[in-house]
Amino acid sequence: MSMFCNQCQETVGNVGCKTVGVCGKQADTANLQDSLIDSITEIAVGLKAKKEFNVKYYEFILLSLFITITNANFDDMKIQEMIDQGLIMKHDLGLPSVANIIEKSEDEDVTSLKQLLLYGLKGLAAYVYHAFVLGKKDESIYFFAIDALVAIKESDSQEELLALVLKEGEISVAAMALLDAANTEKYGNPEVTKVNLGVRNNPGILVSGHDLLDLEVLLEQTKGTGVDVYTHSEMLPANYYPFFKKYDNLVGNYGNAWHQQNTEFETFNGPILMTTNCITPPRDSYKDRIFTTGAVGYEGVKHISEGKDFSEIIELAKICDSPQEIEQGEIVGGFGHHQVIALADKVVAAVKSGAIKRFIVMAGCDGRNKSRNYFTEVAENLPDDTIILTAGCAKYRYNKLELGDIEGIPRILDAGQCNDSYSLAVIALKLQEVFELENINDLPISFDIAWYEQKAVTVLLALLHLGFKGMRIGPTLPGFLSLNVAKILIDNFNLKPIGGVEEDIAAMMTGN
Ligand code: SF4
Ligand code: SF3
Repeated sequence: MSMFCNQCQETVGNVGCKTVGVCGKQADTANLQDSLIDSITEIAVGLKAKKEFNVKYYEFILLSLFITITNANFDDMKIQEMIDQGLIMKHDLGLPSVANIIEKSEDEDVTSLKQLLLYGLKGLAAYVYHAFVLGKKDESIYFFAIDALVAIKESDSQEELLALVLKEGEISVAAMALLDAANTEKYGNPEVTKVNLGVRNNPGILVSGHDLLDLEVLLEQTKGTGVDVYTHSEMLPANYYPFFKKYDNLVGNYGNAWHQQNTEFETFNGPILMTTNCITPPRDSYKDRIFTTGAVGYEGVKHISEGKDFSEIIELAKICDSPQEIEQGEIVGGFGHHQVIALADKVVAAVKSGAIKRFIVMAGCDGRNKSRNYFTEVAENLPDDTIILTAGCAKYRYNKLELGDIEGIPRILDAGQCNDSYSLAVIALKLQEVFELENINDLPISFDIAWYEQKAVTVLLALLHLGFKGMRIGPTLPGFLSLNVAKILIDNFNLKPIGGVEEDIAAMMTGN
């Protein structure tokens, strides 16, 4: 059985996983995921002629894309179920039920553009799905997704595909704004918060992933049970929202980024709830106490589906040992756009006085690759008059360093999850307005982005759309970029791969 997947940064040789994924994805699963994507491209062809928004297809397309992102769903039965659902939809749309396998283009640039478009769309779908479960929809995203999927199936035109990739940047900004509105209208604006890293003696449940609604439901169900709840990885920013502070049993954050889950889930001792990516193949030591819900799934792991009745997890927590402490202390976060703009006078004064020389945006994903130490070393070696703006799980490479503050402003400002990179863009746009600059690139801001999975592709396209130039990305350029497509991004946006720590810091400090 063979497969081909090149959608994440850890793909074999920066070319493709061909027998099994570095992430643990088996060939059967990869091929089922490909079939599901083929199926939604066909459904999109059927929907293209229909000009009206249809929520059933909106949800199906979003979820199909979401469950195929890296480290989200390894459950063949679930993916097959989605393919079967797609068959019924195709029948309803009068489309042939036999799958029409997408002809792979002979042109490597066309293939590369299609992959860039698809992977950006997957990340976008994940964000839009989170907004959807919180009651927010956007018809323009639906129509864009249909156009993009049809082009992925049928187009051989580099111009058309490139135009769609750039348009995807614009739609990605709208998608992140939609999720920002969904989160903040429901949970309030993130505010400066000290998050506890230690543990208590009660039994606990660890919640990982990005889905705030799942956390809310779990907190409601654990009220008064004596069971504590801890966030993990991308769930850490939940602690910054006023809404979640009312739960006394939300104790703080346990552990680090996704790739350390094997050891951290072991020492946590209690049940773990994965609400989205990133799940890695569970070890036997905790396989019987890890649960999935929503878009995430893993064969052999109990999935809590509709209804979100978490009582089994709560009952299990009660008979498990309390978590083993792995660290102590606190970290500070909650610097979303609303909070930073509230501090704007202070920030602007510090820039004008020269106390803050530069902002370095170090958002994105973390991953296993040792070369990601680069991001820790950059954070450690940046001059004391720089502020790091971060979002996403990339922050775990440096968010526990003691970097101090500048006139009371912490040197690491964490806006939240990867989708909250939107906040960093809003902050930059606000600074551009305050300093009355015509060109956003005249701001003292540099970008040093870490990427791993497809949401980072979405964020990158959004930042390109907003006009940011000269961004660095690493630890490698995406393997799915052909030489020519990479050249387009380099020539038009001055996108660059990361280099050495010292040379990159020196270049960023001079605006290069
Ligand atoms: Fe390989 Fe990444 Fe695809 Fe997993 S998601 S199979 S590691 S390219
Ligand atoms: Fe992390 Fe998976 Fe991307 Fe949301 S949890 S940033 S990698």
